[in-house]
Amino acid sequence: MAVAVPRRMLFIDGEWREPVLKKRIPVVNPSTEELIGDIPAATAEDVELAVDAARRALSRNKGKDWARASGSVRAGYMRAIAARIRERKSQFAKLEVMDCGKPYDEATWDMDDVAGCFEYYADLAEGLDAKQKAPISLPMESFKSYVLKEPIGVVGLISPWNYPLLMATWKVAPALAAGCAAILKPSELASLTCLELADVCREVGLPAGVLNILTGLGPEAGAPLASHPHVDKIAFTGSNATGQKIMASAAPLVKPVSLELGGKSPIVVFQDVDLDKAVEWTMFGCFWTNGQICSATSRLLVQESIATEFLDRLVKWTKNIKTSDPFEEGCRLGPVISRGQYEKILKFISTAKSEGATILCGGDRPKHLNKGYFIEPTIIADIDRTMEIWREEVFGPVLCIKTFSTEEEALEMANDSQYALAAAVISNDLERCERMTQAFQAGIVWVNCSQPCFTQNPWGGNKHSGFGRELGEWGLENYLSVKQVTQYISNDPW
Ligand code: TXE
Repeated sequence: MAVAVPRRMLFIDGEWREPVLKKRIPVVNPSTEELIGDIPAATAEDVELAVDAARRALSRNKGKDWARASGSVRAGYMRAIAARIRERKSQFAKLEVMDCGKPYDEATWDMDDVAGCFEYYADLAEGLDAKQKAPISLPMESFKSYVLKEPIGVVGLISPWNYPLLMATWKVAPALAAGCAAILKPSELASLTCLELADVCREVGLPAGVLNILTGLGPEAGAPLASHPHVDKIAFTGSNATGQKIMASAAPLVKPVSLELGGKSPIVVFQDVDLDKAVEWTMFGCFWTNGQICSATSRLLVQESIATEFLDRLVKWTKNIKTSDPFEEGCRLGPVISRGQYEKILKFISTAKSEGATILCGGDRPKHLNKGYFIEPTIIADIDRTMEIWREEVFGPVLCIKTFSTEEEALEMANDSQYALAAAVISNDLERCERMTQAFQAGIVWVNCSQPCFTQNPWGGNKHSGFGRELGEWGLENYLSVKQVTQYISNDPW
């Protein structure tokens, strides 16, 4: 199933460019631990060139630049990008699997979502034209006011490795729709599909400098982008620690940032549920994408009265999750992204054990796989709320469980977290679901499900999970600046 890994350069000003310092980063397939290629490593020198190209894309051609092109012109390019990605879907999906280890099926669905996201924002780009100069009703007749929505300018987009192309697209598509020029810095751990996106942009003739793609290390390429005085906004998805650094570097420039950081989201299962359905959603909520989802519902709160029966089924089914090479038919769990993440996750598990937690299943490398960064789907019980495994984001296939007796107790435990990204409730009592929905501290609430994600809906969290919302019309607003225009229209002197 594997495909050839193209040897790419940086994509700056519509052209492939060798990085100024000519450095490259090795690419390792997490399923085989084999070296499969390398990617260019941008540094501050390349960031300079990309920022310059992006600024020129917004200022050339005396009024015919990207920012002032009509929304329907921008939409045309975005639909062409979507169409090319659909045509090359299988190549893109295979590269994604080889780069980040997610099951092949999941990677192909991601590519559909990528194309769908470009198409969705193409529609919104067209809609923007009609929304310009919307009048505002004023209490004085001698004035009239309206609002112009303008692109923020040059934006820096820093993305993670768990959904490499999709997370990048959640930023690139609304930024282009708004009329911004962008510099994308994907994660050094999975950049291959983002470099293919550059190839697609070249193929469809996207005007030079509108989207620049710089692969490279966080401190060498991401940091100079975040702190660049001519980058007008930064959108970031990644760890809390890096999010804080980005905020700090943006502060002296008063640069707007949007941050989508980690989570430790709860799923609350009440006694009145259909057990099989609840078990399925619980597994999906934590083990999808090899457990590497910011919104993973990795803290299970199950009502005491059904806990024994529920956990029996959950453990039995979890042991049956097919963990294998992600290209194998029926694979549901591949490796985690890197040796670093693999060791970090195993350390989380061993610390939990040493603190007295019980491993109900998993907890180690699967015996049948002796290569690759595979970790068995793991369920951990006998947890104290102060334990690291209960409080910190593991970002791997690890589910922690606690029981509760009352709704109030469940809610108190669910909200007792530094994070507030997502929360799920599973119950047949819809009034109870409504009460939980209102009381959950989270930017995303799932009722009788966990993880479904639609491009139309806002995505993001509160507290240490960050701020700002991606996707939907909220995602577009991230890249627009609002200009109010007020005109004196009376002939009388003021
Ligand atoms: O993240 P980083 P890592 C969480 C998850 C995971 C942990 C570490 O808990 O275990 O983060 O992952 C760029 N200035 N999430 O180390 O470093 C980096 O190159 C500017 C949650 O991979 O935050 C990459 O492009 N940029 C998450 C991006 O930041 C910098 C998804 C994310 O990498 C930088 C991924 C710097 N100083 C990890 N340092 C989610 N919210 O979905 C790094 N980067």
